[in-house]
Amino acid sequence: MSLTQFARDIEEGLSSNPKRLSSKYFYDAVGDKLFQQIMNLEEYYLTRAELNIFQTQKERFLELFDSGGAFRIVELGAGDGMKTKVLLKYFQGEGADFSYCPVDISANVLNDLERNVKAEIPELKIEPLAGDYFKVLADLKFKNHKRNIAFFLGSNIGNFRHDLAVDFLSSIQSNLHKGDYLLIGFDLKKDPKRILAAYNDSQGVTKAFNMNLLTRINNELDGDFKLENFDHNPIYDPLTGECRSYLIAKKEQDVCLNAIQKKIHFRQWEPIFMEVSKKYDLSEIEALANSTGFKVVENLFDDEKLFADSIWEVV
Ligand code: AVJ
Repeated sequence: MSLTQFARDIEEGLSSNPKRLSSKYFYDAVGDKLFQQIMNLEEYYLTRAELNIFQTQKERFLELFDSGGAFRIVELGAGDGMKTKVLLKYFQGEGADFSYCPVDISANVLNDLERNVKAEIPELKIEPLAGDYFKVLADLKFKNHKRNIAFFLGSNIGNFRHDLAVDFLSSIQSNLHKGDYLLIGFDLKKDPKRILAAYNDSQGVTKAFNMNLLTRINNELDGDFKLENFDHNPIYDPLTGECRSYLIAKKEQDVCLNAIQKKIHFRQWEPIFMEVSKKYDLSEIEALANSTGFKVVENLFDDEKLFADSIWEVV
């Protein structure tokens, strides 16, 4: 029997010391719903802040994007497109010459998005592309050339540790042309209490979001994790800007993953590292752009300066 990538990654992470799981596996059907709930939480300011940037600065976005000729917005990981629609509607109303290419690995997500965007903006030129980000960008690179503007929103870059962020952004850069843009969302360093509260909400939705990965492992790998034996423990380190989440074993125990015939031992109070959500300051954003073949064109902020949408140009 050949193991899935999921099985291999889970086995590898839980056999490591310290133990770790990848937050990219949070997003099964239940995880998607929980993340939707997180975005509506009072404590989770990120989504509202980025929406505020789009609502208050749509004119500026268009000035920056529309400087000569048609352009193509390529949204990496489009989701429900809720924030992007604000810009698309405005650009269309202004008669801008552009098209919209949402990219996602899930064709289902793209079908829903296309239906939903077309209902609101019937004249929009939309070309959904299912597949891996780099492959889609590489294909576009050799198509009829328009200026590409890649969108990577929502502080998704925060889930990468520094060296992986550099690799990821360098790969995006090498699949764009000189002069193309990248619009990238960064959550900014701020009062540590406010950051921690966003990942430790009072209703326990973020805890459920993390715990759901144990449930997913139980379901998909015939595991016997007992959720009541684990607690959710997020911490924020103001020095690195890393908010990190751990699930902590409350007692010594063994967990069996029957589908891969694996027994995992937990010491009492042993952590599993689940997720990093890195917060940036402006000097780090600039250094990251410069080290990956971009230059910062402009940073746009929400009214409270909680979040930045940074516009980068390929040099
Ligand atoms: C989707 C990666 C932006 O890190 O803030 C929300 C995921 N994790 N609450 C983030 C998340 C816990 C989120 N991103």
